[in-house]
Amino acid sequence: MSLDIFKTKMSADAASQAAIKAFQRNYEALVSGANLDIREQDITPVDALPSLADIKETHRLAKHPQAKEILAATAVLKLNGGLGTSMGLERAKSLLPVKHGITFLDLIAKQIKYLREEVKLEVPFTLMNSYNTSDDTKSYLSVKNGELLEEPHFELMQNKTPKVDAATLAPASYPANPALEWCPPGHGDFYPSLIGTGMMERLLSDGVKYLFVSNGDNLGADLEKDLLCYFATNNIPFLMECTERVAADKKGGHVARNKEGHLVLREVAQCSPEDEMDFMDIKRHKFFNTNNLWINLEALKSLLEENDGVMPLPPIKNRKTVNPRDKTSTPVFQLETTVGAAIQCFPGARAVVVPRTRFAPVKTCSDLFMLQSNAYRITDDAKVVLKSKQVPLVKLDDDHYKMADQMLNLVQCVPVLEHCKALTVRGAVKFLPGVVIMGKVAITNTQKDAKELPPEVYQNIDVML
Ligand code: UPG
Repeated sequence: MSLDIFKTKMSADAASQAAIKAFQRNYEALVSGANLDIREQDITPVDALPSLADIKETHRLAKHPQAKEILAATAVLKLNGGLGTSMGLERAKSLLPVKHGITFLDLIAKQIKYLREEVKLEVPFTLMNSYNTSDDTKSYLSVKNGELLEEPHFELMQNKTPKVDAATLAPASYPANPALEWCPPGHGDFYPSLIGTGMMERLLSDGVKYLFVSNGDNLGADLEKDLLCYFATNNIPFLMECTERVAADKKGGHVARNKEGHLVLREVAQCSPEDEMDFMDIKRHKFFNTNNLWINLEALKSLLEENDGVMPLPPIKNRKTVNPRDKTSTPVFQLETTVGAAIQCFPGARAVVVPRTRFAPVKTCSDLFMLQSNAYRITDDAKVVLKSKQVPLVKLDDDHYKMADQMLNLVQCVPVLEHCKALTVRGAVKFLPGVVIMGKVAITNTQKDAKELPPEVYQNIDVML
């Protein structure tokens, strides 16, 4: 039976029992033939959530008698296992420059140092890396932040999972490059990695109970102390920070309620084609998952004990080719899970709505372009926060700006976007210093060769080059 072949393949590769069990769960769902999507008919929208503003009124950590104990039981983890393949990257996305050559990783390191000085505690810090990101990340950090590498909890190493041949459901085979028979199993692999590496037990025995997890590409996600107070003092097992969804929020997931009234997360990859309109309707599904998550490790441990050591996460089936660069190579399924989907597993899980300052995601080159502009600023504590009143809706032409190197080539200097509502670029347009975009602007170059946009102020205008 194929499952045994997978298990043998994973064991031969020294996979942990936790990784094998997680794969088994996903694989069994795949072969069952069940529809793995979360259908619109099975969920109802969430209309309101408690807000961080209200929570800050009632849960001031600074005023809480147990503030020190709560902080001393808290750790921070950044997800850093993804490559940013949608931006054409073959290195960790966190190595991209955010502003003036400063990378995501530089800012993440600065944030944790700032936090430690502020609370006068050595808050444990962990990066979850995958085999794709570990070496580059460590060698980059070793230059300016080498001391972080020496820390006991510094790295949580993700698992590898076998790709599944889409036709036979057997392990995919690719003798030309056997490394391509494997892939990282998504950030839901956080759970089996935490168990399989023994890190959950180590953190618990070091007195850590509250873990704050966020995306490496979200520099708005600092440790919000009052939210920590709310999470800890209400003994919440799992808490998700959501933000009011804007038109730019496409790649990711929204919260909803299932038929039992429990909170669930629906990712775009779990949406059937028939439900796409509803998924994209930001007035209907208005709360977007920031992936800023608070996890009570004791509650996690109990949940795992009840479930034979496996998080009952909904599997996602990703269709790819075994060699992602060769579209004629064997079609495969990559089985993945997401860390936020655990909201449906914890009785008593909650979600809160947080301001946009806590969410500055980079999924596309348009996002990076925005972040590099003056619509965002870097704060003294190394957070990147929105400076404008609204998130500018930037749409760069995928034919010329999809890959990070293409974008960095054409954009010598990101325009001033502080008062920009929407910018659409069609064709290859070169941006030099001195361009200011205000209101809604579209720029089109119909020629094959890239054209420079003259350095001027453009306000509510369609420009043809
Ligand atoms: N990552 C890993 N390991 C993996 C895959 C990804 O560590 O195997 C990391 C990645 O480096 C990044 C983070 O996880 O820091 C998020 O991954 P990414 O692909 O950028 O985000 P999505 O998976 O598309 O979306 C997540 C949530 C979604 C939420 C969105 C907010 O699943 O619900 O809306 O983040 O940006």
